[in-house]
Amino acid sequence: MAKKVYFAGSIRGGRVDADLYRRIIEYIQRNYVVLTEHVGKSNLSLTEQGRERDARIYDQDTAWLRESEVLIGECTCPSLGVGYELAYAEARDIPCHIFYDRSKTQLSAMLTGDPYFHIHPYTTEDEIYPILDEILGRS
Ligand code: 6K6
Repeated sequence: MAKKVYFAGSIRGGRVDADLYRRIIEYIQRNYVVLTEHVGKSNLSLTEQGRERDARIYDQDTAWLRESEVLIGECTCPSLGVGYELAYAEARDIPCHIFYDRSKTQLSAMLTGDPYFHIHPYTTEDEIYPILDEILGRS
């Protein structure tokens, strides 16, 4: 069965990189299952949904996290939700790979300082795809 990938990217933290998320998700989907395809969609509702609806999002996303075999996070745009997902995955021994554009941001020390995380700084998008091939081919 195809490997299940949890792709994490900013939603309420900001959608400046939404097109990049979509391209990465489409690339992964050529060979693997992305559980969180919605992260790359345009026209997402960014507004708070109320505690009950947000609780359904939380329950679904944490269930997908527990089901996933690897987490791929694009962290150039800082997001509290992505930070939470990374810590949640680490607590469950799910391998985590973090990508960020080093010319646009500096990653939190709470990520770069944690040896559990595999960190992949890049300067151009085309550097991402061969690294994904390597990660997903082996993890
Ligand atoms: C409906 C359709 C698409 O999005 C929605 C509603 N919002 C969310 N749905 C699913 N997952 C979400 C939603 N909001 C945040 N997340 C999860 O948190 C995603 O898995 C992202 O990786 C991460 C983003 O967190 P914020 O803090 O930037 O929103």
